[in-house]
Amino acid sequence: MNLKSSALVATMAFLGSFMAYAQSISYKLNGADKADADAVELLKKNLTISKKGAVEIIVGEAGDKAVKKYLDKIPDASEGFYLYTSPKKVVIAGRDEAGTYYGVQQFIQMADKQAVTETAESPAIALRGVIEGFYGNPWSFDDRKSQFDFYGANKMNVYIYGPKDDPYHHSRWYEPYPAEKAAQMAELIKHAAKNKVKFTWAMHPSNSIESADDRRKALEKLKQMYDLGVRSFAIFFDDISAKSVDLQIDYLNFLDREFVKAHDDVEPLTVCPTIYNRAWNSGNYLEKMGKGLNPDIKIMWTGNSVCDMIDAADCQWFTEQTGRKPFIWLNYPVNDYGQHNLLMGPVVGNDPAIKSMVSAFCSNPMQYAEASKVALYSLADFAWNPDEYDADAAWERSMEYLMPGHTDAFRTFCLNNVDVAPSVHGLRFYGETPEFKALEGKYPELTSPDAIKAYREYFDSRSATMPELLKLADEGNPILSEVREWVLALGKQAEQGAQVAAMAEALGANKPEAFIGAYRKYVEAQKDASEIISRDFPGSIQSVRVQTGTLHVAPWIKKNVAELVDAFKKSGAAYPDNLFPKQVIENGTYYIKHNGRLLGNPNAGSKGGKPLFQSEIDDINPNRQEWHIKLNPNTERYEIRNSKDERYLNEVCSFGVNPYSPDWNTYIITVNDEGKYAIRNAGNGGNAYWIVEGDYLRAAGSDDADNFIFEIVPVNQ
Ligand code: LTM
Repeated sequence: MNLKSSALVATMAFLGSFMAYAQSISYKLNGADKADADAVELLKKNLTISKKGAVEIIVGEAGDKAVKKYLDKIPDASEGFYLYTSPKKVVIAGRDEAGTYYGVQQFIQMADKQAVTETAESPAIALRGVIEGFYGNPWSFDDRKSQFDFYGANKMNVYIYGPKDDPYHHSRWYEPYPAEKAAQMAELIKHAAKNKVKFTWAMHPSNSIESADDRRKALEKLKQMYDLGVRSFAIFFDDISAKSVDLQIDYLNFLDREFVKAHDDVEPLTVCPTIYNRAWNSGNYLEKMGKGLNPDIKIMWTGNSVCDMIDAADCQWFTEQTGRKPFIWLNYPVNDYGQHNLLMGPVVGNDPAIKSMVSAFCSNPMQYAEASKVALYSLADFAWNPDEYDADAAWERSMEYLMPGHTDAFRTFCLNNVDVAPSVHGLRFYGETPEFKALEGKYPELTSPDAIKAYREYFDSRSATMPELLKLADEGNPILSEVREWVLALGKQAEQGAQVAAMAEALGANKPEAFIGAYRKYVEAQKDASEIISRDFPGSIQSVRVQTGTLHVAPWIKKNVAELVDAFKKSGAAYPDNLFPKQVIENGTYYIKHNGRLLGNPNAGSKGGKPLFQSEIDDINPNRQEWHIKLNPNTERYEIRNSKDERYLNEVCSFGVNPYSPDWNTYIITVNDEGKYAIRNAGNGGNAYWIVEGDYLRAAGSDDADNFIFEIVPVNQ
């Protein structure tokens, strides 16, 4: 029997909002003496229980007398449960203890406990949860306790301890935890168990795995953790240059034999290999791991690349290599590679078909434990029932669950923190600020009064959510106090946006004083924003300059400020000399000269080809020797286009055929004391200086002293 859970899921809402209502109904328990003790405790904690309660709750797991009548309704799968609710009777019957516990969790989270509903559920993926595996400030003791409560409530059953910056996990893995930390660890392990979460402790010995001494130390450390209560272990070999796969295999099988199998109460071992994603695969590393490791050792896998969502083809490929299903280490919502941004958007891109193709599905989150719960809520939903997963609906429910009573303001906050900005992994997340994106579609130019009004209203309404969010942060709301700096940044960005609209209005109305005033306020807000730092305390492992709205809003602001300032300068209005930052070259049209010769574009309008230096002045088409040089406000580097055909120079100093891309086609221009210029590639285009060989440009210079070889002269001088 497998009744659908959607009716129930749809009625789930945050615990607090229905507690008062729930308290007004009294319940009596039947079966509590035999049922899972944690489940019973949860019922007692959240409901009014008395012998004369008006509603009977029959609770227990398969085999218990109380639920015998419902045995054939309980799913025949571990952690499954049957849940029936009605105004007079509730049945919560688990296949096992965890099943009963999850049934109780689901019941106590129901907004309308009197509704007549019936469901039978079990998880699609057996192992679901979290790897605390990021770089940065490890989570605190309280963070972790709160996480375990959250996992229990959302039916996640795995937690792997492996924060890269805990020395006792990584750099000094062999040292025992000091007494205070050890005591905390023991308490955490118990707290995890109460929430039906398997606590796995991971050790990262890097390449110290060969000598007898290394191995003795490893066994000693595992024993310390065992004595603290750990019954599940992992070994990580990620982010190292591995000496040899054979050595890793030998070490893992050694620990498996000498420690894991030597205890009858320790779970099978898990390993994170050095080659943990397909993009890095070369040679036969994975094949060897698959063949060489004891068959029950699980191997972790991040997918096609380091940060990737997972599809069926990834899993199949992995299984062909290793002969086992991947233990998914999902690098989302981790943000240690793009720490300035939070990842708070809907979780899209994991293929439901992977449900039977993985041994586990676990997420690596952010150093911000509470804020990570937005993504974890959706991931828990996906892992429990991928076929019914709806990214937007799950995300919307998480707003309600995590921020009851403040969902609109929180939604605004989250929607401004979806993207991760350019990073080493080249990933972007595209759902950010959808309303702003739509506004940009409607008003691509900030010129008409309607456009100015619409943008101003947008930014004003964003500013209006700030007091609510800040108040929550200051009152200690777990998420917003943790990411308070991003709330401030959002406010400062809204101020900048509103001033950009004011600048456009002033320019259109020919009011230089108003333009200068708005520009000054913009600069102030921008400066304030650039000084906002998160985790700025002594000893912080990762202090972070925060960024928000990086996909649409921030680039829009920069682009429009640059264009407005440019237009203002050209308007002939007077302004103080130090008002605008000095550019090496003001945006404009220039000749580019080398040893008296002019750079020209004789084949203007053709495809590809190269410009060349010419001794003669082009008096047929003078603008073939004229170049628009302009600072790109987002890369803060210059682009160079020919004035005749608007073709741009690319990083190999030719007229490419690819479209212009700021990441590839903007350059650093510097000037020396003699007024000579150097031009240098940047961004994705490498860092070579431009030199001249014969008549042509080439990007090949490496020494900056030799590369101030160009004169850049304004055309109308
Ligand atoms: O992903 C793995 C297996 N290892 C590390 C993580 O510790 C880190 O958090 C992520 C994201 O930066 N990338 C890694 O390489």
